[in-house]
Amino acid sequence: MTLQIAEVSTNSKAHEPRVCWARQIRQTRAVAGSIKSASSAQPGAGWIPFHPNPRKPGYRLPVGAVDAHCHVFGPAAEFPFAPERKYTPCDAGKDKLFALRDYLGFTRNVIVQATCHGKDNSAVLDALRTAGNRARGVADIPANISDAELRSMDEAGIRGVRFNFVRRLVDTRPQEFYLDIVERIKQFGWHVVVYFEAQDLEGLTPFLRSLPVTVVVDHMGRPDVAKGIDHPNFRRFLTLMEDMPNLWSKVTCPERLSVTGPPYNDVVPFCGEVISRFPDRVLWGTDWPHPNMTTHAPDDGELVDFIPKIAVSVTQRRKLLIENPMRLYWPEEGIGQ
Ligand code: 0GY
Repeated sequence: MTLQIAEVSTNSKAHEPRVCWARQIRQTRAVAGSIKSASSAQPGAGWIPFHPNPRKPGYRLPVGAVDAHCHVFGPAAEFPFAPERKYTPCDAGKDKLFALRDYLGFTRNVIVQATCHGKDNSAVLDALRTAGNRARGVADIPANISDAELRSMDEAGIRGVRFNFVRRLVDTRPQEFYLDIVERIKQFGWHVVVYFEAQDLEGLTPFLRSLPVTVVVDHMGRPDVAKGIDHPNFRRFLTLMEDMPNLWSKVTCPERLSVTGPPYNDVVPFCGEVISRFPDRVLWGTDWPHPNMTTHAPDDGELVDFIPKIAVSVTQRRKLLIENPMRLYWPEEGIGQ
């Protein structure tokens, strides 16, 4: 396969090294080839790898923009996938993530533990330690984790835990399991990220209302876009946002929610509604490397170009991309307070 080589520089920090996204991918592929025998993990059948050559976005991200939802997968030879995982992805390590960050023009990342790594957060912690102040993380932890381990995670940059209720991804647990974890993380001021599908919100609502910390919902609770923004499931989500001042939403994953496909215009009204009503409680992220896509590998440059369609004013975009993620993940910097 021929990859286009484009010498690009980050548009967020002119003094940082120039990064060639495509070249990094080629180099990583060569390395991956040489260590193939050491890695037992082959992507699952039909696995769609991330886009090898995303376009340069037309929308220029503001300096300080945060990609607040992305993952790292492996590399499996170094960070093996969990035995209990429901899917086996391709390798997508920290070097590629940081190259993409610079190529698209983001300043920072929030790296979310993916279910394929189970409760072993080593790959995320390693990425956080490499990125220093340019990344924060969200972990998946058991309730019996030691205080020392929690403290070490906090020092590395973990600021939240993720509760995943999507049945194709995890075996869910009784509510006490999650409440015990919340008891453990409260002392660190961490928040909870929840991932569920629209039809499960009604059942989860009492649990969500009981949480005494900030709660961030992945991908707007995965509305069924074909049903339109007036469907009771999406209205239920908006009502809960209205009722719970501690509830935030990621306005992410048009590529997952869209029925019509790129450029994902059918998802615009959903994100637009959430942003216009709750501008101080929304986050945006690429979701790179896009686990479990069934139709196509989204072009991350095209995803960035989606942002001005959903956050239509400079003020909305500043809150979405800088002030909100900074308040949640880097409160010590005082931005957006
Ligand atoms: C996402 C979505 C998915 C997977 C995971 O942790 C994960 O495995 O988050 C999905 O398959 O919908 O947010 O990245």
